[in-house]
Amino acid sequence: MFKKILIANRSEIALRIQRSCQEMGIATVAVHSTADNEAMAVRFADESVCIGPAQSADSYLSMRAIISAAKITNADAIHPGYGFLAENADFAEMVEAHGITFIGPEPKHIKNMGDKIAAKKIALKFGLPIVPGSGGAVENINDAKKIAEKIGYPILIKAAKGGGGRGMKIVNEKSQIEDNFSLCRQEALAAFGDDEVYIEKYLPSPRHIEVQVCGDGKGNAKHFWERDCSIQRRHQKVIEEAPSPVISEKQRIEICEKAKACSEKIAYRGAGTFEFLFQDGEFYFIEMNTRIQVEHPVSETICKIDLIAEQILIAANEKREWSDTPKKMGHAIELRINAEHPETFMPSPGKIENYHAPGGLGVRVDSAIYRGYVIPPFYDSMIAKLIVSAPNRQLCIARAMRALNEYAIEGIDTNIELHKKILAQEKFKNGKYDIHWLENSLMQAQQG
Ligand code: MV4
Repeated sequence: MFKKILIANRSEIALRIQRSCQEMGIATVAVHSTADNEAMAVRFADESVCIGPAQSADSYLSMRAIISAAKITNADAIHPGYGFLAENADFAEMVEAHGITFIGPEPKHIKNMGDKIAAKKIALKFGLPIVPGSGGAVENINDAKKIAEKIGYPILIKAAKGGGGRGMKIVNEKSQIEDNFSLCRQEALAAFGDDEVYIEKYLPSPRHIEVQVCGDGKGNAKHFWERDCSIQRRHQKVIEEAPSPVISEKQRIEICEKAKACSEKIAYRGAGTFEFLFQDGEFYFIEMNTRIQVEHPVSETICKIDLIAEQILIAANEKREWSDTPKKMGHAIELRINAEHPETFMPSPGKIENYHAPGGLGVRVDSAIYRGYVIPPFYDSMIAKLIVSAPNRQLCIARAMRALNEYAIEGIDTNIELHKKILAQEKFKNGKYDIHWLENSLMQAQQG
C-alpha cells in the first residue's frame, strides 16, 4: 500500500481524496497555487507544496511542477481528481516514468477514450449500442453528404477530440451541411488542435445516463449502477441522481452488464464512466470518461462504497472482490452548488461572510469552503455538492428541499434558489425531463 499520495487538484475533490487517504492511513501532500494558500485541503494535508501562480496553466496544469513536488516529498502515487490533468495521457505516462504510480487508467485507455472516434469503435467492438453514424472520421464534404443522406437528417457533426459538448454542429437539412461541416472543422482545429470530425444521427430529446465501473486492469471489472445526469445547463451538469427514474430494472441490468463486460474485455483499470444517451427505450454509447467524476458520490451513496478508496486500492494492486455487483439501496440526488449570479449565471467569487451547511439524516456536503473563505476568481464556480439520500425518490426530493432550506451561504451569489425551483417543478417530480428541459422550459419560464 502507498505510504504517501500527492493530490494534484484543488477544492472539494482535493479534500474528498484527502479524506479517504486519512481513513486508509495514507499520508497526503497537497499542491496548490498562490491563490489557494488558505484552502482547506492545504490546511488539512500532512504536507503542502506551492506549485505556482493562480493561473491553472502555471500551477494545476504544470506537469513538471507537480512531478517535482511528488519527488521532493517522496510521494508514492499521484491522484489527479477530475479536470486539470486527470485525462492527460502524457501526464499519466510521465508520472509512471518517474517511478510514481498514477492513480487512474493506463495511458493507452486515456488516449483511446480521448479520441471519440476510437472510443466508439471500441464500444461497438465490445458490445455496446452506439448512435448510428459515420463510424469513422469524415474527410470531406462529399462523404459528409453521402453519410447524411444514408442516416437521414437531422445529423450532428462532432469533433473527434471534442467531448463535453464543445465543437458540435446540428444540421437539420441538406442545404446547411456544407457551411456547418467546414465551420465544425475550423472550430475543432481552433479548440482542440485537430480538425478531425465524425457524424451521428441527431437525437432530439434524449436523457444522459451513465454507468460507473471499476476494473483491475487484468480483465476483472464491476459496475456501480447508473446515474441520470439530464439536468444540465450549457453542458454543465446541475443535478444528478441514481437510480434513473425512467428506466426499467431490466434495461438497467442490461446496460450496466454491457458496460461491465466492455470494461473487462478492454482490461480497463481504475474508475471509469460509460456515457449514454437514452431515448425511446434505447441506449446509445457516446463517450467514456477515464476519471473519477464530480457526481461519483451519488453512486457511493446508493452502493454504500468509497470509490476513491477503490481507485487507490486498485492502483496499489490490492486484492479486491470482483465477483459480485454491489446492492443498490434507495435513492440519491446530488445538487451542484455554484457561486454564480442567479440571472446571468456569471461567476460570483468573493468572501463567504457567513456559512451554515445543512445536516441531518441522509445529508452529505462535499465542500472545502468555510466562513471567511475567499473564493478565488480563477477556477470553476462549483463550491459545494449537496448529496441527499432517502429510501425512495419522492422522499429524497423532499429531503433535498429541506436541506436547501437549511443551507446559508452569505456574501456571494449562489444557485441555491435555482435548485429549489427545479425541485418544485412537476416535470422534475415525475421525472419527465430530457437534457434540454432545464434550459428550454424552466429557464424560459424564469425569464418570461
Ligand atoms: C448528442 C446529442 C444528440 N444526438 N449526440 C453533448 C455532450 C457530449 N458528450 C454529447 N452531447 C450530445 N450528443 C447525438 N447523436 C445531444 C448531446 C447533448 C447533450 C448530451 C448530454 C448532456 C447534455 C447535452 C446537451 C446538449 C446536447
